[in-house]
Amino acid sequence: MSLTAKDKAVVKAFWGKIASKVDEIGGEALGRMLVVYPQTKTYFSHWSDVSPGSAPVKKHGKTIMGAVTEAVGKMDDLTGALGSLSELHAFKLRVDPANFKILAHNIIVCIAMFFPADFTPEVQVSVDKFFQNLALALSEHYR
Ligand code: HNI
Repeated sequence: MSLTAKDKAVVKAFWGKIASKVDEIGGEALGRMLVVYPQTKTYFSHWSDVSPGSAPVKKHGKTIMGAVTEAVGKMDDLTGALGSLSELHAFKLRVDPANFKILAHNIIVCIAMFFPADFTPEVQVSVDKFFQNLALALSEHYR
């Protein structure tokens, strides 16, 4: 479902509110994905430690949310903005695209945990749609 002007405005404003915790949310969400969906650990077998709160998980959580924050600034063309990242995940990392929704789910859970008052149902509608479109854009280069 495409993002309306209202969705984009809501996501942008909300992202501004959570900016101070975005990196921490990324680490927490990645850590949870690896515990709750243990099959995702296979993609990170080269890491020294995949447990929640470990240095690699925290570091990569920051990396992921850096890309998500960049996508928030390019909501008019998510497919274009995430094209190279899609190629990387499809051809080099061979990540099953079903996992994009799984990580998105964990990010949303953590956003709600860290910002319960701000994460109103209205905000959730737009944030959820944003992550659906993000996952779709990342799946673009999978044939
Ligand atoms: Ni993903 C590397 C962003 C979902 C497995 N991932 C990256 C990088 C970014 C990134 C940015 C660094 C690229 C580079 O080095 O230039 N990943 C994202 C985003 C999402 C996502 C924005 C979705 C919200 N990645 C996933 C999922 C998996 C995944 C769901 C597997 C379950 N990503 C990886 C792996 C790497 C990776 C593996 C390489 C990590 C490393 O350090 O080797």
